[in-house]
Amino acid sequence: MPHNKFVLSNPKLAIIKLPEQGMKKHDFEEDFKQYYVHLLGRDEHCRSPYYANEALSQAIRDRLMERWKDTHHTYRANDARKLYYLSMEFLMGRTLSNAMLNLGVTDTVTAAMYDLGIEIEELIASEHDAGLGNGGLGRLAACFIDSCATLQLPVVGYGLRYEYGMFTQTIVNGEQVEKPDHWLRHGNVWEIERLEYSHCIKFGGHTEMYTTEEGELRKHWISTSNVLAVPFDTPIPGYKNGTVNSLRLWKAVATEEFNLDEFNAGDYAEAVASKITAENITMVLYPNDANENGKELRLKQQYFLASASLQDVIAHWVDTHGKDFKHFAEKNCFQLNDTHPSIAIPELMRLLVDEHHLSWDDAWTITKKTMAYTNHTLLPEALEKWSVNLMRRLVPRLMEIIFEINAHFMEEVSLHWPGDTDRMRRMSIIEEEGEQRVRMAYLALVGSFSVNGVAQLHSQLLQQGLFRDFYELWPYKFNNKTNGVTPRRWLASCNPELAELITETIGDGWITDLSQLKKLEPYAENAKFRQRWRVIKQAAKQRLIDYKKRKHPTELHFDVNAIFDVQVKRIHEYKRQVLNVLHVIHLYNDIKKRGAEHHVARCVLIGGKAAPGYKIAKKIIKLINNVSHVINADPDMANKLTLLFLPDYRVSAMEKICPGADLSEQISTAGKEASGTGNMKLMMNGAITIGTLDGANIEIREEAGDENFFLFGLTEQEIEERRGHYDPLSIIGQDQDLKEVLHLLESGHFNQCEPGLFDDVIASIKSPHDPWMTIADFRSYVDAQARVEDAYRDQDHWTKMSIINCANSGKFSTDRTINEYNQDIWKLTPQHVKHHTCK
Ligand code: 26W
Repeated sequence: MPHNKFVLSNPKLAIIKLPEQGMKKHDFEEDFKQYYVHLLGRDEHCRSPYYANEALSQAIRDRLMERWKDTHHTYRANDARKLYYLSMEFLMGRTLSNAMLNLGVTDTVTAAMYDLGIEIEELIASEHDAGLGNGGLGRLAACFIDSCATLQLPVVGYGLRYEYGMFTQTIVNGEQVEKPDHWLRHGNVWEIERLEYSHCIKFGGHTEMYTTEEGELRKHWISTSNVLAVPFDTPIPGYKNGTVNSLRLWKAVATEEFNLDEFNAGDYAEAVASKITAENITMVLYPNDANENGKELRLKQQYFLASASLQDVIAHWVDTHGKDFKHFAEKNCFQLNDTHPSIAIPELMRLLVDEHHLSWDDAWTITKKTMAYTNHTLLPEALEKWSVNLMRRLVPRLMEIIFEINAHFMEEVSLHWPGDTDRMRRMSIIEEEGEQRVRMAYLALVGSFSVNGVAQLHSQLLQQGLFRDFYELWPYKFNNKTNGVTPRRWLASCNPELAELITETIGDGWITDLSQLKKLEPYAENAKFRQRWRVIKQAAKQRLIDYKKRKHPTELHFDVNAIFDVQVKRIHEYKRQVLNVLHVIHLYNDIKKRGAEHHVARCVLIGGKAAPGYKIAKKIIKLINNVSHVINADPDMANKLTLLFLPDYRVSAMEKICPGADLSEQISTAGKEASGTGNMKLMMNGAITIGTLDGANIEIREEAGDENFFLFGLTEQEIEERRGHYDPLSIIGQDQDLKEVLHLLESGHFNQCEPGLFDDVIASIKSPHDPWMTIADFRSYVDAQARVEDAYRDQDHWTKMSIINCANSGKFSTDRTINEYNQDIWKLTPQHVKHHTCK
């Protein structure tokens, strides 16, 4: 039931009944033509695939609508317990092909379009990626909601509808140049605006005590500037099961009564200007993936998301259950995707205490029973800490509540460890050193009943390191949920040829039960099967090249027999793209000196965006491009060694890349990558990993077997032991290959017209304080790469390894991850949605 003025006085709409929508080829053709001609006003002369995409998307969306409504009604009728996934990022990518797959109409629609003379691939490719996320964390949220719908769980995703998503990366003279991503410019057929569910969000002002008529003391938050949160819903279909869940994204809109005084006083321009300030809140996604920079607008975004989503849930609660919150915690649960939405904890307290008049203790009991927190990083620079002064100014009531939460918490700590003032200082939600700041991770720990890391090693390090004190206090809160990826997008949809071979061999049960891929393992011994596997991989490699050439024309020749060696992810020092480059330079040097016959042909592909303010990461992009330029222009390297930077890495690019990868580079410093998920996509598509014992690599190796994984590098423990007496210069002195690589770099071989350009990168890896210890792992990495070459020489052997990797990737389905979240944390009951046309 809508809960504001958009309520009809005499609703008769309940009687609306529509005929069933056809699912046959003819039905799609007819609907497509209707939309193309009547809605969009296009005819046979229109050349742009964009409108064909839109017409088809409308036809598909129509089929989701009834199922969406049925799902909603089922949840409501069963009064189902629900989970709200709160995330500042949802990196959805394209929607159309995924919607067709999950509706089970891909083949029918492809045939329908073919009959109309339309190549469906072209039409799919004309859809703009929804890039509302930075990388791993945002894409994980997208994979999660796919799995939730497929597992028929009542889950709503709550996020922000950024007008501008992740920037588009172009490369100019080897350097990253960012272009704004105005993804909504041509509209978005997949979203539905629901003005009737808008909420008002407060900022600024101050708080005051007042006494109620019953004589109770209360706080209110007044003289605020208000911004309207307007929801836009996107349907999230489960795989062939009739469930359609919602992703609800909030847009900031100036309130109607906005600055009426200024209007009336004739300050027209000022009034319009402040309207823009309000609407700026959801204008742009912050493109930082690991650096907390304390920007005011970012805090506004976080509070806007938390408050709008909580108000939405509470309004629905009051609508369906009245004002009694006794059973609220039994029916509602929130999963916080990192600390970004963790201001939801004090906000829920505010709503319950100030607006719904619960006692502090009752409200705190509810809050602690409904909030669960996922940590995605151990890097200290990524931990959010908001200035107390900033919070006092922007959200004064919230700051008071945080202080009160902390006071109660400090009491608990002093009861547990009497007299241990050092521990109190360490554990306080308020950091007192320097400017007072709120440690958002500690707030999340204190206010949640569950805290999880995203891979075994990561969760273990949280308990032993970053959150040790909290683990000692509340060991039962801590758990691990190893990440996954959705096999629908990351195998069935992006690699249809391989998917077909798999289905032909073991049936199609793997699509919703990925552990069934295990049945492929015996086929690794079957020569005919291996041959087919190899042909499919070669074709995918060719398509990857074609894609690259289409996007960025080049004269280069590519050999599909070369190893396709892939590292795609955000550019960050801890991910060590530089280590990859050092190896490429080593190969180049070796081929120059000893000839090419010692090596297997290799095509090294590196892609990823750097945060615009992260100088050294941008320099690393320049380094990759310069090295690429020298190598690719050298006739001695022809057909043997190629290095390519893939510009504008994003979801739709990965859909082309992972089917064509042979070797997956997962080479972060041990202990630094929380999990990684690109590693899983590549494994699922038959790439073999070269990697450190970091994040989920450890579990990938466990599943694939040691002999099907190229391991190298120091362990997390060894890394920590080495710190303090790390001496890269002596390592260089003892390693002839490394010496020569560094000599090439330092002599300016790759920056002949740009002297000194890479000095900062070189200095950082040569420093005894290099946190990422790149030099320490060079020898072991180069040796592992030599083992890669040996393995690749035996194509039959390599193909076996490839099949075995895919066959053992079942654990890395988000269906498994989500089942674990549900069993241990959410405890939702799957809801079977009945739909008339649903099989
Ligand atoms: C405050 C700015 C900021 C923004 C985003 C800090 C940190 C982040 C994220 C934590 C970055 C991120 O995407 N982390 C990645 O999350 C993935 C999903 O769990 C993991 O697989 C990656 O290892 C982790 O780096």
